[in-house]
Amino acid sequence: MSGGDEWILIDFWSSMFGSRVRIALAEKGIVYERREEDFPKKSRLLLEMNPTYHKIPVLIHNGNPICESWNIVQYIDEVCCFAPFLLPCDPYERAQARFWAHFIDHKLHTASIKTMSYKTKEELGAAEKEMVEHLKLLQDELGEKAYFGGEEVGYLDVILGGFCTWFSIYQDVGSFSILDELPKLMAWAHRCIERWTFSESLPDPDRLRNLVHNFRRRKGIE
Ligand code: GS8
Repeated sequence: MSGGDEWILIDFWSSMFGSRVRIALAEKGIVYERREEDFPKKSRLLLEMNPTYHKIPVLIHNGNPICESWNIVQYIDEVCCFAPFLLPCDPYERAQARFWAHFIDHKLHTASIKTMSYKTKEELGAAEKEMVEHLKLLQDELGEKAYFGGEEVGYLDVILGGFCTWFSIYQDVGSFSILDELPKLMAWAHRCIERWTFSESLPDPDRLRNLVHNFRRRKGIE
């Protein structure tokens, strides 16, 4: 990487996946241009740069598009081969970090969608139970560490960090108190949000709350 590199991020403000990339770029101190999508419309740039999925985020580095947030964050860490290093050096620890990132995208994200789109009390109860179970596993993985990366922010902090603002939304839309059930994980989230790299990368909570309520109203479930 050189000082003259060009970084463009195709993004959408509320996205937990986009937030990850913003956090990683901020942690590495990379200046980039942000191109905001106007969903449900999709820009020609997005369609061209992510012809497979047509989804944000896409990071364009010197004209080369990189897709999928988990992949983009790894790319940023590899190209910007200077501190803070996000992925651990140790191959086993790297494998573990990638394992939990996969868990977050496949298990936690699915439960999160269910929590946002429930129709009945029963559906909400089941979704919340699932969500808390998944988050408890992540809390166990965090253990007594300040961050998943240890003393410093690491890959998993960035990957789960995209969800930080969403935690308060789950409480608002649902009926449960994540805070009571997951004190260590919530303390971790607060620690992350205190960093400017996270706070400037995460969506505004009130704007996000409105988005979720509008989504539920549009779907006729609120
Ligand atoms: C998910 C990206 C995604 O869902 C990743 O980058 O990690 N696995 C991918 N992006 C959404 C916005 S966030 O909810 C998106 O682009 N949606 C537009 C669409 O599906 O039409």
